[in-house]
Amino acid sequence: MFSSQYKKFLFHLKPISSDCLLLFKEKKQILLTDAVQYLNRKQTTNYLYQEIHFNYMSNIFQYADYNLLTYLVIWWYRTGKNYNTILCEFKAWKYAIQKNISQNDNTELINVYDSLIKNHKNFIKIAESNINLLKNQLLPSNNLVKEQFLQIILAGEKTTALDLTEKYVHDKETLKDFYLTVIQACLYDIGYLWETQKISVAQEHLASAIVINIMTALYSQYVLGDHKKGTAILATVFNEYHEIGARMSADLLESDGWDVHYLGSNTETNLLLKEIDRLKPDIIGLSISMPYNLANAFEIIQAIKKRTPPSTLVIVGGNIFNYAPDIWTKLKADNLARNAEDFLNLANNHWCNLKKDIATNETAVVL
Ligand code: B12
Repeated sequence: MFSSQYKKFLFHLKPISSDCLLLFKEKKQILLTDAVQYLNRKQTTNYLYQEIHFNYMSNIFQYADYNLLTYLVIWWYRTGKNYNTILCEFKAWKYAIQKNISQNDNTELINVYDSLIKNHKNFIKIAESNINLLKNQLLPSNNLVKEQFLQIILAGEKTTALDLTEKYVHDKETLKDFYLTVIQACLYDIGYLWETQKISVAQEHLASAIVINIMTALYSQYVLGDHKKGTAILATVFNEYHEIGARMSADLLESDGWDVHYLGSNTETNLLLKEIDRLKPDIIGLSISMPYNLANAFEIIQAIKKRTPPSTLVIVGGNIFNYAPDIWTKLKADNLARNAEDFLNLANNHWCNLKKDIATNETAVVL
């Protein structure tokens, strides 16, 4: 959960109206050009970087989630960027909005940027306090295996990592435990260590590559088996490259007897929809970690809902819900799985309900 002490800075902001959001989106190109020009007069900037800023902000405006904005802004300040550059960016966007959207229509947007500019020093203070923003992702833990595994994967020691895994995992229960309390916990720590520049991007990549190899090694031993339950499709949405969480959820479901079709990361929406038409799954699981993929996820969920019966559940999960826990309702998903175990429980409850419905229908036919 996102720590409540950070909420005070932006919580007074009102949601951006749909008309104002539409203007912001329609004017994307000119806003971008003017923001980049403003920044280039003061310092150099990159067009792509400002496009990412636009994508973050338009998603936040769409879902009116200022917890998410607070989390993100503090995250921007901590990820090593020059503080003045961030302040300058806020001013550049304020300038571009004032230049291209009339005063009558721009007040809501300007209020947001004014608050960001006003709180600059507060954001620096929090960023420098070196507190982990997410209460449930604290370092260090008293789980010795996790601490060992973390050091091993950071050092890139593949064989030792596999040895430790083999010692720990010996059935489906220990697989679940290892996934959640060792692998997931280590990867969260790795995110924190990367964000606070204590490890390099290369170390983060190496560690996640080792984790994927280990999961592959565990798959044939503990995941593959008979399919006695329903069908599920899992994927990460288009443009979303964080796939380990979805894969973990897919593995636990499959190890529990579900027929699971895991489509991997950055899934093309058309491909996903075709698979849904072909397999008619009972559950569709979508993973979202990056805030700029929210609108994407919303559109995908709309498209899925149009072609599936109400009995098909769409369940979302992913890192973003750790700091924006209510946003799944705005995406119009049927439920949120906070982790792979939660997903397994939701799926099995759904399976029980489906079986009850079938039994009731069969009794009705006999009568
Ligand atoms: C490994 C990693 C990567 C790898 C991913 C490799 C891979 N093959 O998956 C790579 C290098 C690709 C990557 C890229 C990026 N990353 Co990254 N990454 C991470 C890291 C360290 C671990 C992710 C992970 O696997 N976690 C472990 C899993 C098990 O946890 P989880 O995803 O939360 O999943 C659990 C639940 O959420 C849930 N769940 C998840 N998905 C699903 C799906 C369903 C259907 C269900 C039911 C449940 C469910 O169940 C899971 C198991 O319990 C995180 C740190 C973190 N806190 O997670 C950063 C992190 C997510 N990344 C981050 C960033 C910024 C990026 C990049 C933008 C970096 C860059 N500048 O390029 C890009 C974005 C790429 C993109 N467009 O998606 C930030 C995001 C912050 C933010 N702004 O929101 C984080 C938080 C790091 C940080 N602390 O700053 N990253």
